[in-house]
Amino acid sequence: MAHLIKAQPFDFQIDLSRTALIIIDMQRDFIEPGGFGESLGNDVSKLAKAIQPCRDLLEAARNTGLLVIHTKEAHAADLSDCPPAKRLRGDASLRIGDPGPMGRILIDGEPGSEIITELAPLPDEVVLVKPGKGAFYNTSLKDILDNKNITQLIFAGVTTEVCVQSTMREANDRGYECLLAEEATQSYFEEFKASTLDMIRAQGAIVGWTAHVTDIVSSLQGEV
Ligand code: TIU
Repeated sequence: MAHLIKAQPFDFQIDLSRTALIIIDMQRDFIEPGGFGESLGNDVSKLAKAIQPCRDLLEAARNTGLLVIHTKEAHAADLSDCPPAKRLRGDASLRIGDPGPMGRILIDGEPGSEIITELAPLPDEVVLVKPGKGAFYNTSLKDILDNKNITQLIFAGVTTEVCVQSTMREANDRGYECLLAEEATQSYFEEFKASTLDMIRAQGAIVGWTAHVTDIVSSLQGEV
């Protein structure tokens, strides 16, 4: 059934039977102290604002029966999927694979790689481990979406200009219509978040649409 969601740069016509919610990398390594995000010099408390809006979206998506996909940026324990160029970049205090207070940094299966408890996946939801910033790179995401006839994607998660934007651009090039939930995404840099939203919806939705979480939730609930 088609619904209209109030969005920018113009309303988003959503077909709930062909829509998935993708929550990007709401994992301890980015949101809690002692993980990858902090090791890069970031103030991780800035991401907390996205948690409740993500919960609201997740609850609405579950009630509506949407396909829900949670992603995690994480690498294999032997680092075989982590290019040295990624591991050695910059002057991080802890590098990918180093032991930290939440286990080895950005390694799948370590406590830091877990999705935060507020957004814990249900057993029937997809948890996609991705080695890159974009969720299509070296993952089965396209197959998962194709097998469910998904053509529209609602995005939430962190960080707006890195993994969320990379994934939206990958999805847009693959023919998906992408809607970013504004309050449910966050960056360590407020100005980067604002610019990313502008870039996405510029030029007649060149990458996709943005909408407020309240407008998405009311549309999912059939209130508009
Ligand atoms: N550093 C930063 O802003 N983000 C990442 O490294 N990964 C994700 O955005 N998930």
